[in-house]
Amino acid sequence: MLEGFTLWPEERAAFYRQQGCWEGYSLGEMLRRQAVKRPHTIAVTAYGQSYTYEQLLARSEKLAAGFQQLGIEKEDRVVVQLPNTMVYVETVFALFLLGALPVFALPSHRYNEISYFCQFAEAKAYIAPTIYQGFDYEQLAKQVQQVAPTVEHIMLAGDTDEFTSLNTLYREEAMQAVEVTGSDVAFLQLSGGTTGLSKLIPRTHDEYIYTLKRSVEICDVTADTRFLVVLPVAHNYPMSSPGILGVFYAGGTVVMCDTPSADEAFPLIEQQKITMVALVPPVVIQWLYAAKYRQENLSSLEVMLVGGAKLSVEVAKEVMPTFGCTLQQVFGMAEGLVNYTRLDDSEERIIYTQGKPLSTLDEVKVVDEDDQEVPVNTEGFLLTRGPYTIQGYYKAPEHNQKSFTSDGFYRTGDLVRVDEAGYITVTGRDKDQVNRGGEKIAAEEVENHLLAHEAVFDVAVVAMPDRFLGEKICAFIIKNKEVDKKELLQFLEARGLATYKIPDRIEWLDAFPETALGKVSKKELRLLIEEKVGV
Ligand code: OOB
Repeated sequence: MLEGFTLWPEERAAFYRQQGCWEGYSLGEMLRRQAVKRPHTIAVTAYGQSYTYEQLLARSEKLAAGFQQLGIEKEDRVVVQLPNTMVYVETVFALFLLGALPVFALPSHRYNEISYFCQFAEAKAYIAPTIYQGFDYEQLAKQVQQVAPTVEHIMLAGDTDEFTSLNTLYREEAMQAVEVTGSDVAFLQLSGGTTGLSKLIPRTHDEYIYTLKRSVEICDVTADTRFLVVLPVAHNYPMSSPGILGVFYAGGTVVMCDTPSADEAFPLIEQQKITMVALVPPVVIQWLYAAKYRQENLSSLEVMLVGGAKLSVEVAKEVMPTFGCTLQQVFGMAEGLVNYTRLDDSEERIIYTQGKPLSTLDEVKVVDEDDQEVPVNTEGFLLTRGPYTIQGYYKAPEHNQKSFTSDGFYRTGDLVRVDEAGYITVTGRDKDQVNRGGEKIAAEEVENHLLAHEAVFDVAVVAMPDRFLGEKICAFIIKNKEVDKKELLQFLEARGLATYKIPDRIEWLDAFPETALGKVSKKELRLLIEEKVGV
């Protein structure tokens, strides 16, 4: 078993197996089964190119054979940073077939993140585009190579003189079979992060396939589903809730699009007769606006999933009348627990709650400061444990002490209320994080980068309300010499911080408000900026 992975206690693992949650097969095997069951159904369409299940499997196996020739083996970590393209799907399935572990980086990550993932995961390979959205990943790869000695192979999707082009790796000769079982770790997902560096989340084939199975049932994904993916597919949500993997599990068709912009997505919905989409709240706001002036026929849409950040009631109310489809709220986390409103729930529940857990075996507790359970309908901290919620972050024993209770409940850091029927309403957050339209940013990470600037004496990063994104990043700074905002922002960019983590606003202060215990009061800072922006 992968070193640095926290196992489930024996009896709970046996229980989940006995309950039929964990079935023992891998994601690679899932694709193999579909290729036999429905060889000629289109699995993926991306930018004019389509593959059936049989073709997708064949392409993934050829690529797996190429990876194998390079020496990529079971349990090797491979940082994958690809946009929503066909090659993304082939790459991750090739790695699943080998039992190698993709580390799911986002295209928006830069030197700061990629070098850390490669180093921390001791990655053997790094896979990226050559150039994408004006950014030169080949250049980034050169920088990463300098600091990550374990990275033996850099493979790029496109032509490259310096590194290996993915195109050259598809082999005609068969890959050698690798035994991958359900209890093996399938990949490392990224946590939203609450500390300086984001944690890696090991998920096994068994438990991930279980979330696919339940998500497919709850979201009514079938072989007739045509799912449009517009969010970066490396995120847990568009990957598995029900996401592209859920659609593959059900034998439906995925249509890839690498932007959520209505200008691209609406024509695709019309042409491809899309039945299902998964969005974050700011995209819903954009689409509601676009629907007023765009002419496309969107009547094929049956379900619009919305999650990743809190959907406001006002926006939720507009979805069904505007798009004529069912709204399905989803509140999940890469660490595990996923909640959905059900398609046949009352409109009231769909609009006001974030749903209930996908499994009756999910254990949900709402507790106070002393870990004591609070009565129903009372706000508290959400703790959870169940058949697909991790038991620990990858190689992070100290952090795990804080993030999990002694009996294995994950401390989500979310503040919630749960009603008599088990439906959850997210009321707030007790983690030092900004949720910028679904992208999570650890305040401490941004603070550490700012502190590295000589003019910054002290800094506190907090969420500031934003009508569109829900939250944006505000950095309060005490400076010890003259510096302007532009210089600080350029400094962060030069350090290779992903753009979405760069503060939207900088505020200067002479001193920070303090709590009774003499710590910086982020609560007061949040109030201060709330008053200023007046949202
Ligand atoms: C999803 O996963 P992550 O890991 O990027 O972020 C998890 C956190 C949750 O702990 C919560 O703070 C927030 O994102 N969140 C929501 C929410 N969905 C996620 N807060 C309020 N309302 C919602 N509907 O974001 C994720 C993973 C799987 C499915 C859906 C979302």
